[in-house]
Amino acid sequence: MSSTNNHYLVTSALLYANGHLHLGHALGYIQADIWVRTQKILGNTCYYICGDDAHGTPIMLNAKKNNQSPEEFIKQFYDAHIKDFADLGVKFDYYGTTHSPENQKLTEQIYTAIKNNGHIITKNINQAYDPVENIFLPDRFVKGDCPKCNTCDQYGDSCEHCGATYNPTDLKNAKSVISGATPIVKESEHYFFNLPQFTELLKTWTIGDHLQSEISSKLQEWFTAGLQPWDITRDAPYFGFKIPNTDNKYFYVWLDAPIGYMACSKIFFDQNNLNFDDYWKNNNTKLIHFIGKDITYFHALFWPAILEGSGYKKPDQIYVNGFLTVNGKKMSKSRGTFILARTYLNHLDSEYLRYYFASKLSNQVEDLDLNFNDFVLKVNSDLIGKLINIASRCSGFINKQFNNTLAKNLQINNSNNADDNFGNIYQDFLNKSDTIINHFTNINYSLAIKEIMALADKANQFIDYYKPWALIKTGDTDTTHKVCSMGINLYRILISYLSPVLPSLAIKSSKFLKASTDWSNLNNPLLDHEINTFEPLLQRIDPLKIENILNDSKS
Ligand code: 2FM
Ligand code: ZN
Repeated sequence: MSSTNNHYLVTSALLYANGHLHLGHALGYIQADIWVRTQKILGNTCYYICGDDAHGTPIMLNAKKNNQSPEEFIKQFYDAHIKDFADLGVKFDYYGTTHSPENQKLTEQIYTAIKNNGHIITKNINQAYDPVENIFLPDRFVKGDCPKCNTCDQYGDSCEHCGATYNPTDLKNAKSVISGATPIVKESEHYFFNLPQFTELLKTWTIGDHLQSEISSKLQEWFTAGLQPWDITRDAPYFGFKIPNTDNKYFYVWLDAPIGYMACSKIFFDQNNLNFDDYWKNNNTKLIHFIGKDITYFHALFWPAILEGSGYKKPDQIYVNGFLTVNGKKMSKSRGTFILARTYLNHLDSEYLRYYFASKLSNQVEDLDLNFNDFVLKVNSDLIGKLINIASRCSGFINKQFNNTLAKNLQINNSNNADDNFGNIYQDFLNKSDTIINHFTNINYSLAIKEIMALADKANQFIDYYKPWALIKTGDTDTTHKVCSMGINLYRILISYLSPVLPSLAIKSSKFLKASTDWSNLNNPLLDHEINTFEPLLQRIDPLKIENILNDSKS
């Protein structure tokens, strides 16, 4: 494995400070975390930055409902998110929030830059307004009858029955979701980011190498429809940043949210004496965003245009992941499949979930199904039945017969290299390193896992071939020692390869082996080396735990 030194700044979509992390969220963060861990192991400089997305009307109203200030409200979720991420093994270099002075300053700077560069237009617009609560109503806060098919109780933006899209002011019998009052129509002046000015630039950028091909194709539909100016204003009351030189206008949450990527990185860079512009203005470093498919429009159109319009570099890569389904269906509260990360973690270790996701993730924008039967079978068979089995089969002999010490050399004298597959097994395992690294780097984790599990099968075949349990009875302690020592060394390679996916198992294994499991140390097998007594490193999943997770998710 050759070491490289690329510089990456990686982000995952900022989580709303309005609810807890669920398994659908976990998928995207785990995907990015595995990538970042891979880069760090390879010796690249890679910073993983994220934070809470703390602004907007829903957060303001939910805080009010809870009799809390928005600041108190978002703090609770921030604390819970930090804990959930830690227990999922998702390791950020910095986790912040968009509600920070740094973000306010950057948002104002970027706004001023796009304004001075002629990218802001103003328009008076009519919006639904709640005359009781004195608040402009976002589309989803107005409900009424569809103007097209008359289906009642439809949101202000689209009809779930006939699919029509419209403005909230078009709904019949409209009611404010907040007070139940009939909304009135009120005019106010809004600022728009002039996105159409960036059409040509975005057309070129979106067919460059920055997006998965299915995303590029999807975006062409937006160009065909024509880009529209983007409203970046919200009227008071609003929880967010005030627009300078206005009395009652705030930046729309979706403007300051991606700027939050910059602000969180700025705090991290300042704390670590690193240069912000090296990552936001310099093309020698790579800026990579991991997002879910529902927010592609914001990241692949608005965001590059905002960055371009304010003098920053555009993202180098945006990786879009699909949604998570559970047992083949959309996550659902009534089926008990809307599972919070904490509910899962109350019953099971995150390593199982990380492994399962990795075994199914590719770089396509496909939905991923968490099928619990498959989950239990795959984890128990691969991780316990194949992987841990190698260590447990071999360590007993090393611990009991050989004073916890591995053999001085691994050359098996009576091996007939011509008719067994195992003459060069250690080197064969090492030779797979580049293929596996490439799969991880290209986000084809499922292919990496396949390669690694094929090696695990081979390690087990090797042990089965020599049968140390029978060998020891023949008195051939030398071969028994070498076979088991080789088994332990192969286990070490496998754990190294899996370490981006299973960081906590890698740490436990490293303690068991009394040796590093870094990729860069694999060239030299452990010889005449003392290991610890084996203790089960991972338990089988008891299917009862799944029932408990589903039951807890129903309540
Ligand atoms: O869709 C969401 O969950 C948003 N909170 C994502 C924001 S990503 C970035 F732009 F901040
Ligand atoms: Zn309708």
